Amino acid sequence: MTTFDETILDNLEIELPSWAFGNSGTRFKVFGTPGTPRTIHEKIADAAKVNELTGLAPSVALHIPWDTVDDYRVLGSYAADLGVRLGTINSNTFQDDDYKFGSLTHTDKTVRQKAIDHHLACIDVMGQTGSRDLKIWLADGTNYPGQGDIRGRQDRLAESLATIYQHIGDDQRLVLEYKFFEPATYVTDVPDWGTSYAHASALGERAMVCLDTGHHAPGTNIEFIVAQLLRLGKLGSFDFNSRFYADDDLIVGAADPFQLFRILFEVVRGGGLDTGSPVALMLDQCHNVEEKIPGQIRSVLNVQEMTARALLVDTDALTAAQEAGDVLGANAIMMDAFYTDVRPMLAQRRESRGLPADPMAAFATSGYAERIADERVGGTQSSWGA
Ligand code: LRH
Ligand code: MN
Ligand code: MN
Repeated sequence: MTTFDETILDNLEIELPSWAFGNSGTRFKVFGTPGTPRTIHEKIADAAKVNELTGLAPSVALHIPWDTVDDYRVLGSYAADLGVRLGTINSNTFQDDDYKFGSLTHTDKTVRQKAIDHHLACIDVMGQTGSRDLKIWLADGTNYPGQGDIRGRQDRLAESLATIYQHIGDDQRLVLEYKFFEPATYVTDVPDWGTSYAHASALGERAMVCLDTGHHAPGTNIEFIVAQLLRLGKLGSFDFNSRFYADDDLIVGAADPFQLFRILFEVVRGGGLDTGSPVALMLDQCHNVEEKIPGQIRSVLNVQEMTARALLVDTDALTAAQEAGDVLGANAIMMDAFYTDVRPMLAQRRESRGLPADPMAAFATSGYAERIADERVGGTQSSWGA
């Protein structure tokens, strides 16, 4: 077997979303689980457990206002004591009545200003947490032809983003996430990578694109987008998850492991995992019916496994086959790497680094799930959106 690029695997870091530890569901029912966190502190503790057992997840993303606290510096030290740090700050302009017809794109200047101010407050939080990234995903859009002026909405969006960007510090970044539908059903104001790229480019160097793997039309060649954004130097981050139908937010690599492999191959090919690369890897998932902490453990392991497989591609042989017009030979090189079971090798690597060979089994026997179920009684379990 070809050997791993140890540096890339050693440096692999996948940020966990605080909201993955809360209860979530469909619009039909949210099922509760014993031990579900009631506070951001408990979510961070669960995330720290994932990191402790995998060594892969040293940071936790916050969503504001879901994870609002009085003092973010104190929260940062609490996280540090548990061995993790606070990461990306996600803004939220999708749960307020004022934003019914848009936030940064709204025709009413007062509403736009309110949305801008929310982002400035998020930047303030970043100053306290030491976070690098402000991630913006907008629910802005329209449902019916004629409901809004498509062009005017883009102009207002550009203006609002420019105002926010002025406040982004030298060591900070604005990452703009796109999604082709939902909740808007006709026009989404940031529907695709091209729109996100156009706005990020207009803003400047510290504005980048966030690619959420669940935010594309079925059949979209996501690895092409990855290759193109890396080529353009604008791939800022990933929100990893997987989907069968829509924005399902399932465990990354669960629905289509081969797609995850192809994406990670392009990330590696484009230098996205090299030391100093601007590409941040994050999960953006919900666990509706499965256990949440093991769900997050499984997810980071899936990313690690597919990264290892992507690193196994014999790129010299691949280039030779491509240049010789050897279609099937080239394809076989990709498939050989994809079909290689890297799990025993990764288990060995973990053990040699003082981690459990099997983090899923280690969690199951750790007693942590039982302990939090006993301890976390009273109060309100947190749920997606709170
Ligand atoms: C939107 C999205 C975005 C939000 C998160 C909760 O679908 O992917 O990243 O912040 O879900
Ligand atoms: Mn997302
Ligand atoms: Mn999403």
